[in-house]
Amino acid sequence: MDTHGAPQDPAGRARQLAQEIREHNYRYYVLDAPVITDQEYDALFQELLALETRHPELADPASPTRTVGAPPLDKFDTAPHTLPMLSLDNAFGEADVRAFDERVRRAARLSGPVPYTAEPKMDGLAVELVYENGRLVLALTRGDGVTGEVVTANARTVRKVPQTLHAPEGLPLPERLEVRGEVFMRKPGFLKLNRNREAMGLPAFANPRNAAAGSLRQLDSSVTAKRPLDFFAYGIGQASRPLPETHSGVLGLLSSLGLPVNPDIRAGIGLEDALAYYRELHARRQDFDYDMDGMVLKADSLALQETLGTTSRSPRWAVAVKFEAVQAQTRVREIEISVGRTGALTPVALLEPVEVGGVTVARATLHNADEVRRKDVRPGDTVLVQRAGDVIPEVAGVLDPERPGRPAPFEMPLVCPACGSDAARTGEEVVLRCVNPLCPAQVKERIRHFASKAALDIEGMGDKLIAQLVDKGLASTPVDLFSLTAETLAALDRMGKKSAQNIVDAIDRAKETRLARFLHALGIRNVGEHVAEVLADHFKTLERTRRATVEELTSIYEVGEIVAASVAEFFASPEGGRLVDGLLEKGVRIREEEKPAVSKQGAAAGKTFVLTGTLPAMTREEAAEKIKAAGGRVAGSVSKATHYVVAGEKAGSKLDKARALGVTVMDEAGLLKMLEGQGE
Ligand code: JCF
Repeated sequence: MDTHGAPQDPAGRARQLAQEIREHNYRYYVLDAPVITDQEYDALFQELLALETRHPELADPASPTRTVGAPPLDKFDTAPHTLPMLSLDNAFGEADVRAFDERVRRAARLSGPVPYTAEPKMDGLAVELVYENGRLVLALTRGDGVTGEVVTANARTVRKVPQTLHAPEGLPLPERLEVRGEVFMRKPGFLKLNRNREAMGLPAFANPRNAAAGSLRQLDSSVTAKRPLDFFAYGIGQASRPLPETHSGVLGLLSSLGLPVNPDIRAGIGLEDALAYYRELHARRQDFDYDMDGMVLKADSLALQETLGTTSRSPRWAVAVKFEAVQAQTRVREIEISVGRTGALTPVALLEPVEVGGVTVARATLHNADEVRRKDVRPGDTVLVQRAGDVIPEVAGVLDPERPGRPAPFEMPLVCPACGSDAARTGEEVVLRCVNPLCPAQVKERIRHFASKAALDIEGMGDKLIAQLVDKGLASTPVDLFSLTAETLAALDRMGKKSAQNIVDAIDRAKETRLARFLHALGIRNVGEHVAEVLADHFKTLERTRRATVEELTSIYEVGEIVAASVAEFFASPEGGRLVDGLLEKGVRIREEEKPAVSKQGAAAGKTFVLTGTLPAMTREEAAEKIKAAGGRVAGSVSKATHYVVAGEKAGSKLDKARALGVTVMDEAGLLKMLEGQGE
């Protein structure tokens, strides 16, 4: 597979990467037979992430960077996870861990240390075990994070997976407890298994992880039973009883319920101890009888975890610190200052292009003035560049700080390089910002963001066109785009009549949009695509979003104080008001939400439905929409986790299975009655 190929346009490269990653996901998660190493996979993944970050217009909601794993294999029954089973963001090396800690402390508004829990990162496969009144009723693989494969019978054969929970003295067992953990294989058992397979002429497993995954995902559980599988619990999904206040408390609770918890977890330690533990694990990894591919670091406080929330892919309160950092050596040509849409001045090292883990790197962010000072990077320096788990490549350190003739330490400019206005710090922020809201560099970035794929998605509105529009005084806010005519555009460089008309048409098409896209397009600080979706889901209309108070905003699950303040501030500001009103005056219209939001109080809240057969008055899709609007979930196949099966004409095996499992069966009329709140 060509990952080092000739330079390509970013869109083409992103498509190619996405396709390759999907293929590798399939091989890894579904077939348990990867063809590249984890490091090679990480390099592809990070390259795509970096591309999407640099070119937000490429961001595709179906990108493998937005999802976890691969869809479940259809030979297994599937069932939904009550709460999404997320994966972890990667950090490569200590600098990334410190950056993670910074983000956590900033979000927590803590200047003091944050207690963390550090644990070896098991290299196995994630599973969820559902216990009802202490009995194991369901085991699911992670699947794509939303829907998992039902592997209950197989999980029951793993000796370390308790069939029943142990009741701690004086405490009733929780009605429902979803335990999450890793099924893995220890090295001695793995070697013995492979020796036996080879003796029988069967192909050996490439590594313990594949052996564990291949063993748990067996259609015949008697095969699983013969495999030396092991299990460690590391967290919980949904639980029916109040929880301890910390993650380490949760681990203690799991342990007291009889679930195996890794004894090598360090709980409630500070960042420095966690980093020391990381070095220790790295050095001693061969002394462990299981494979680990790094260390998992989690903010210990569950309240803090809640404040930090998650992205669609991973929690913001945890990070996987991987062992291998991909690094390369190169030279800094110069340090450039880029201006973002909020005026933030970011120093960027322009590098002699170098390959880092299969990706050519020519720029590396230096983040901010503090970071430049800490690393003391200067033009002409020879530096070590590493691919961070976070987003973009970064400078890890300077290799020749003593060289003669080295220029003076780099200083951030006191004025904006684009417009010459003052650059200033506000409050406790470390970033310098250009104070001029009309700064052409800021204006360009705001328009670029507004028109980008994840925002209003104006086709053909590229960087060069935006630069011309701003420089020629044709646009100073996104509102101005809607006054452009084909004649004005046709007069620009490299613009024919036809393409001018195409752009006017594209702008016109963008006028009809969804609330989430509209909110994202506004460029409110701290409101990315995901938060915009959360806000749209909650408020439903622009008017309600505009009027929301900080209290109402913070009451939304996943919206913390920082985001709430940004949103309220934006709508209260004259510029924010002008932008929104201006867009509405130009005819921008917000369409009804495509997907009805999930209601937590609806008649079907918390219930899982399976639809089968032909319904008399509506399609299955319509029925599914109604169920989701009432807070329910729709799964593809029947299992013990199914609450109701809605059966129409010619219902087949799903109906048989529902009867066999004793799942309640209803017809369309019964469903409608229930959704109206008159049913069960
Ligand atoms: O050991 C692991 N592979 C592991 C994976 C450990 C954890 O504590 C995890 C994880 C994936 C997600 N925690 C989360 C939240």
